[in-house]
Amino acid sequence: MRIVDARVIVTCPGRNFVTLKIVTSDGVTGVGDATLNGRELSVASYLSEHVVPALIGRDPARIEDTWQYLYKGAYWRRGPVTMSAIAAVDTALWDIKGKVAGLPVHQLLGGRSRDGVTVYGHANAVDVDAVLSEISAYIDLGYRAVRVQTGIPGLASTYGVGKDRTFYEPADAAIATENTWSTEAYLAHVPTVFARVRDEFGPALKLLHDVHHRLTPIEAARLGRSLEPYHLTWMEDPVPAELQSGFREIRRHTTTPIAVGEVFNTIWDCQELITDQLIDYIRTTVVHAGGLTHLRRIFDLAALYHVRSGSHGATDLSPICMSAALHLDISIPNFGLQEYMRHTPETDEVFPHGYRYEGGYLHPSEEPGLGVDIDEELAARYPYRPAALPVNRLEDGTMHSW
Ligand code: GCO
Ligand code: MG
Repeated sequence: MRIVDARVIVTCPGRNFVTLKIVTSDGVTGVGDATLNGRELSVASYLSEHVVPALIGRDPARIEDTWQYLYKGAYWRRGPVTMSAIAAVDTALWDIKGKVAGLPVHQLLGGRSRDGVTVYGHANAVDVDAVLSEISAYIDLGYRAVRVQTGIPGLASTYGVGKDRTFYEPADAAIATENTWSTEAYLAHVPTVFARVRDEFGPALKLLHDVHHRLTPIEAARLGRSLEPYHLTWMEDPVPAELQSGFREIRRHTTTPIAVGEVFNTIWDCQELITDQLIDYIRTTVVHAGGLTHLRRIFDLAALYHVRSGSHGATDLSPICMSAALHLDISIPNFGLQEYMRHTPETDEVFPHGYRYEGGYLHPSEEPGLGVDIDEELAARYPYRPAALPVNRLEDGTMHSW
């Protein structure tokens, strides 16, 4: 069997997605997500200009060899564009392997290690009263874990609080919108939110909070310490993580667990964080970290150091990425939590999928392969629309991490 075709499909059913569909000489197809929010066309072009021509004629069964070919063969290593393109190929080849074997991908990865994949939902609101009712709504749906984000008094808008109550979408304008940030206002407000939330919902509910790379290590240490009475499951992306040793400073001061990794694209971005036990959850994803092959390598390393998985699962990761993530989540020994943000009905229609939510868990599809596809005709009805993520400035106008 050989690869005879590979199509790059860009579609915008409410938001942009890039998909690779590989076709074999036996007529078997496989799909992979290649979406990089705000930079979609760069991955689409990397795939169609540089990867697709090299795929034609290759044996689709050679997943590891193809991964190494694309990684080592580019000479220029790592980076989100390259690694998302590699991820798309890798994911599609696992899909094909499963279909050829007649098995769901989690069976190829060793089979189930648990009954379901625990997911966390997103309670976002401008103020604390409103966020309490959002949390109740998630509890009513069966969620055991909820991420909590609120507006910050004195700031017009902030990360994590969407305009739409059901569907959160930060990439909302062709040219990036600008937010304003105050670390002091934030650090003063967040502990008061979690005090109310714990008081209202008691000790059992798992609570998470995303800092979105906005603090310095010592500020993150202060936040972690101030949140200790409310025992969060994790404090996410407390600081930008290029400087891995910076996490030592946070660790020295707080027992609040740390999750990081949604912008990482290889094992080298988290090697020191993991082996020095500076984090508790690694949040790398299938689409941005080189596909199932590389993500499993990261999670295996993490398992040796008591670090559990917590894969990113925002709406800019397509249902193909979610399908693939669930096969890995259900099979690895060190699964922690899976993020789950619901897609819009238009997106769900373009990507028919077999995974399902029930009582706080997602269940991967039992169909052969990944159990997800793209409806190419429908996808063609939603042309690409430029959409950028916001940028962020301090009150004096200085650029800050968004
Ligand atoms: C999360 C994230 C996202 C990102 C988004 C960027 O934890 O879900 O921080 O919402 O901001 O994926 O494209
Ligand atoms: Mg995040």
